[in-house]
Amino acid sequence: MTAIDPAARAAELRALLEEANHRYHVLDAPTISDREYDLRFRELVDLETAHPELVTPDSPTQRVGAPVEGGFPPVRHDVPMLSLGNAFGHDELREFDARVRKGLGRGADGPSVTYVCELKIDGLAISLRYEGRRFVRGATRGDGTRGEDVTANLRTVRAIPMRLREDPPADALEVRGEVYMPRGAFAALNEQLERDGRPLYANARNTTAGTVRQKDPAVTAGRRLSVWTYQLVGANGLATHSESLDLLLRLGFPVNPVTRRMDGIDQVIAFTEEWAEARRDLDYETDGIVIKVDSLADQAALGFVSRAPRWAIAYKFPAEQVTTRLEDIDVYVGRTGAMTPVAHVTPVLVGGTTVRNATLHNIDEIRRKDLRVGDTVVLQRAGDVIPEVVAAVVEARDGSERIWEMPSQCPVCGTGALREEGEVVTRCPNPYCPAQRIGGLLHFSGRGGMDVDGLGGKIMMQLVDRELVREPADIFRLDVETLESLERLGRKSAENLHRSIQAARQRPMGRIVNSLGIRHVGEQTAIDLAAWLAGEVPRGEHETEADWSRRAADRLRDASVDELTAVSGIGPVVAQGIRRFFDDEHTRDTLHRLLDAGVSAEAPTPGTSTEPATGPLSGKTLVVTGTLPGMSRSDAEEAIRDAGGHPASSVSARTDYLVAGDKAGSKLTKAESLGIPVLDEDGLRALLEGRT
Ligand code: 3B9
Repeated sequence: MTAIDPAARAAELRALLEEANHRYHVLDAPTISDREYDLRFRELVDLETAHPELVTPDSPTQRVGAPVEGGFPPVRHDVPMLSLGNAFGHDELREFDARVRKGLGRGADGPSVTYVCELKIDGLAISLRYEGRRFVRGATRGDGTRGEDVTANLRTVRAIPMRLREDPPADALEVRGEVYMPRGAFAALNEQLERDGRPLYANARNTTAGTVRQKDPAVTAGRRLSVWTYQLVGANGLATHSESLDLLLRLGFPVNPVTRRMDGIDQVIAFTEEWAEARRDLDYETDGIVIKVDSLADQAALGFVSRAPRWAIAYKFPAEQVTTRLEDIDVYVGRTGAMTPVAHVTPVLVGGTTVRNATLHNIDEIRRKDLRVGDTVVLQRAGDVIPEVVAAVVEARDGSERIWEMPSQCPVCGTGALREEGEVVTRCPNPYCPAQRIGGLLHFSGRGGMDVDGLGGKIMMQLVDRELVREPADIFRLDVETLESLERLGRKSAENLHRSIQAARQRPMGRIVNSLGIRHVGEQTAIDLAAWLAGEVPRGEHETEADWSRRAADRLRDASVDELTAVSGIGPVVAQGIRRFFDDEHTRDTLHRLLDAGVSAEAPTPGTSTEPATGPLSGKTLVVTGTLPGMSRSDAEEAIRDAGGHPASSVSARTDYLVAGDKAGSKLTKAESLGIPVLDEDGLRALLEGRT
């Protein structure tokens, strides 16, 4: 027998394994058995072990790499990863169609628009980068502009091609899509956890996110994630979105087969009806249908507003309802002392998530719905919002149900609860109540604040109970040994948590200010204050961020009510709230102690003052209130900022426009009484585009 050429055999095996992968994961039409695949795979591993020089980075054997050290490096998305506006119900789809037609200059009687309908997968958005034919980087969406480099984990996802099957139409290509965990894989994972006596995961989406963002690719590899792709970035010479999907398929990407071209909105609506039911038979969770204008020229003409294309929308399936039993009602005390009743129900699966608790809002709501402990209740979960108890099934009562009363004392500290005249909320008035302290600390470490990954309620409670953490600065003094001494935290988790705490030492000034939990200061006001500080306290040529942060903190702590009221976007009530915070002996030095503990703000570039963007809204102050049909409030505010305007949180004589959506309340009344022009979403869009 003549010796075979190892290089040639390795190439042959790679081609064979790649083809098998593609057939299995993309075409869903395997041609070789799992056993055959494993045999060939092992043959390739043996060859590469004997001849290490034959290993290529895109070899099927290289999918599982070494654990990632430190955090995931940030990735900038040069072409932003856009988000989607939502449509609830068919009327809102017709409104979308009307906007599209108007934008394209087609009247109500003009020719219909061709749309592509795709399933909206309930997973995690990712971006895959190819140079030549080779997969070089995978990233999470993050905030759309900055994500995280999770290449090592995404390499383990077998549906992602490591090599393109054709030469790509450009040297560098980016493909976007959704990673997800099939229902079967999720169920198998939870069964395994149950056998091991470990806590179960609540839903596939969060498990996917956690799996893509954990440190050891071997763990990701064992989790059977998959992917559907829907967007090609960087290819020229295509005329329609459907052509780009065809190209994705030819290049070797999985494109969901439930993708249809539709002529006009009536066909789109019929499609949403069909899949609202048919989706239950799919092996993955979906939460809606994405509708996209097919023509790329029309897409370009429509453009995008504030991170969301005007040529696409996400139709959300109606909320899922199930019945379960209301076992008990507990009171949860938040960071402002508000006592919120929470329902404990017999665990049920609603739209893919196991629900155990649901909010009851307040006692008036419980009375209005006449909910009693022991009732059979209808529970609803829509998209990613908190589950809600809709109603009691009165016919199912047997007389054993019990009417519930709001406790007269705070369940945490025992202080007498107060309910002010005309208010719906009952509060614990004790500012030193541990529940308020924990709530405040969780707000501090949460998403809108310092965003410390992995520091949740259970850990914070232990930290506060054991007096390891009394105030925010203490978090930054925790060491790995202390964290490891907590219940349910092993060495590895303690190290990870410690690392995320260290990573949170530097945040934009607006985030730091928001994290303090100053009364009346929300995200927008915190950004306003940060912008003001950047102008008030110019950064010195050679000044460190720490030194700048300290001077900015001094300035904020010492600002008078008049100075604060003069800040654009801040009214007298907010200014008072800020002044009180810095006058109170318990809170006045919270910010300074944070800086002492090594926290610092991302300081402005030396020698620059931060000028707002200029655009059609330069110098204008707008307040957004209520629910807009096609964009979230934060998207609208971002669009206003991008157009040079200033989004403020309260209406005053200085407000130029109020943008009011559905359920606008007191701000609308106030604007009307002040004679301030009120706009709807279309009016805002017209302003943003300088059409008025
Ligand atoms: C820049 C499906 C989802 C989805 C898009 C989706 C989520 C988002 C999107 C992707 N399921 N489709 N599609 N099925 N969950 C439409 C938002 N597209 C983009 O992100 C995108 C980004 C583009 C075009 C599209 O062009 C620009 C280039 C430069 C600047 C601005 C835009």
